[in-house]
Amino acid sequence: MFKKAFATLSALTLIVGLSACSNETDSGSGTDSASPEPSSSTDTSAAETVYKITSDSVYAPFEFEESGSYVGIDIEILAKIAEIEGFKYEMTNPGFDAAIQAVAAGQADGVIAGMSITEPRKDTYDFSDPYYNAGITIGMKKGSEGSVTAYGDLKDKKIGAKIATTSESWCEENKATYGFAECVGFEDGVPMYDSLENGGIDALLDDSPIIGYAISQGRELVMPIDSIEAVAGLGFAVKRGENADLLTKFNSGLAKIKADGSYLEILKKYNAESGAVD
Ligand code: ASN
Repeated sequence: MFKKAFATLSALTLIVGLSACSNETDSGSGTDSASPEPSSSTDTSAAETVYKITSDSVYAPFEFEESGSYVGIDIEILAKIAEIEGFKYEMTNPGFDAAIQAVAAGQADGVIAGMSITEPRKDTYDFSDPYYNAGITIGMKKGSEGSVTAYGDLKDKKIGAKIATTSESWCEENKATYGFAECVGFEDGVPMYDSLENGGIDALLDDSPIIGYAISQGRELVMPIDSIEAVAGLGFAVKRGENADLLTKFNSGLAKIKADGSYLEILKKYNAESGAVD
């Protein structure tokens, strides 16, 4: 159903998509695949490493498919950094849980997936400097929100959240407090938003820029609760203790794209400057 919303994308956004594609080509990356099987980085020659990077599957405006290619903030930031720092990578988009697990298992070198930098995750991952600030909120089908304005109004409701995300942890931690009937886990964003649409769940938890972007693309959603939870920086991550060189390159490139203005340009293309970090 996300794809349906994306069909309404403006011409401007389509141009953004095209420029993101060319960036990827420039950096020697962009082997997108819907069902990837990441493996560890390989030396294609004596001198050249091609890093395996994983990402979420549908997480607009950070990563989403358009005309057969992945576009979005994460895609463009990584492409630009790789270009500046002179490294090559291949990206796969297996979904958030699979993406972070591949890195934890050493099957991929790094993950960029709108991943919140949290204390528990630091046991498993080393994070870059934050490249965005985001937190979670409730999304409901437009017209179904009734008088919901606070979490307590969702008593006995089924709340969807993507597996292994901060939304899922927050739902489980607060289920008893607010009396949610159930936190329903989804592998992927598409079935979660579809389930909201067809009444399988009453509400969903997701990062607010994601719900906001879906609304801006014409999706029939509302964010009835005026508060954002679990606000955190989003970071690129590698397995703890591994790939320190890749992390250093990411941080170095991030500082450069912040300084030369291209970081803000990328956010502006997706109307996402509100979460910019200094
Ligand atoms: N922000 C979410 C998390 O870190 C990531 C996502 O849903 N792609 O758990």
